[in-house]
Amino acid sequence: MAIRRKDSFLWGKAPTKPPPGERGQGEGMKIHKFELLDDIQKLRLEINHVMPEIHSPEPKEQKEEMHLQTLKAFVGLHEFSDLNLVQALRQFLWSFRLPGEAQKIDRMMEAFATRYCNCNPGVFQSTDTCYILSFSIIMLNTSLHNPNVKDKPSLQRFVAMNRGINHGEDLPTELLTKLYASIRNEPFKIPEDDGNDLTLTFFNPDREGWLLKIGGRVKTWKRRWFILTDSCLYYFEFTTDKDPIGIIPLENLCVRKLQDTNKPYCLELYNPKGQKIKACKTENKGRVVQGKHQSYKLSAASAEERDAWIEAIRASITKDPFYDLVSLRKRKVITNTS
Ligand code: 4IP
Repeated sequence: MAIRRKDSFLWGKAPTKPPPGERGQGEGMKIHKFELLDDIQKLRLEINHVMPEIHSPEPKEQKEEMHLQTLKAFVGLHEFSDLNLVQALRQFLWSFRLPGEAQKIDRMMEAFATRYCNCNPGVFQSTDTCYILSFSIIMLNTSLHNPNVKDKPSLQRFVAMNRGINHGEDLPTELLTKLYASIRNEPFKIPEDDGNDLTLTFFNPDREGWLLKIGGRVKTWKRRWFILTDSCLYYFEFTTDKDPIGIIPLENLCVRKLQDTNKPYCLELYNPKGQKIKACKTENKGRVVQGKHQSYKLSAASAEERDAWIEAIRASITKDPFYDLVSLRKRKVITNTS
């Protein structure tokens, strides 16, 4: 009886017992038997349907594992032996359309790095090194070939960016020089079907221009040339200066408009937890010290400029999901060895 009720509920069917006296008892039994057989058949189908789930208590994990195996098999189809990292990346990035989600890109790049290291043992100390350098190369590609990026990194800066990533050691300069030249001479070609170009997906909207900045302790306003790139704000005395006076990493910071009685069109960079901002600056004598700002107050030349800075800084803080992925690994390979 319990089975019938369940079945009727499951299949949306009312019990159909013949009214007494309308049919003979034998006929009634027969109908009842057919109904029961029918119910049994339906239950059997239902059980067959749910059986796989009963036998695999974690179907989600299994599905994920299957996806990883598929990814591994796909990456395994690539032959990277004796290719340098740029050549391998060219081949790899051309072979599919990279998804937009950071987590998926992370997986693809992880699989790529593993495959590259398997094909070329001894080039890097670990997959992490290969992974970090791959991201660094993709960033370089963006900086060198995206017309929105005004501050083109030199070979020296590229080498400096990758210091210590081979488990505390530097990669050979000849290798980095070769990779840099390859990207400079020819950008990556990426299949696009919706204009969602990797070079634009990856990195921050950059901005540069003059702003006034007030000192941390001594409250003097100074005109400084600001460059927003790689989730950092750099400021210089002159546009042509190679070394910035100060660097403000934007991680964990917020930006807002500010009314100031002395200067118009102000914006403020602040730590929402109320802590002092972690930044560094170079003193007159060339010594690098920590910044002393509780918040950075800046003044733009117009309301439009102030708003454009706020927008660009916000986008830079929130839109770079790769920053965390890469810096996490960088920290890992550098601290593991030091
Ligand atoms: C300085 O004032 C400048 O405003 C500095 O800006 C500023 O450092 C100093 O802040 C402030 O004392 P004087 O030049 O009048 O001495 P800049 O380095 O751009 O020249 P920040 O940290 O803003 O760069 P404190 O906190 O170091 O005093």
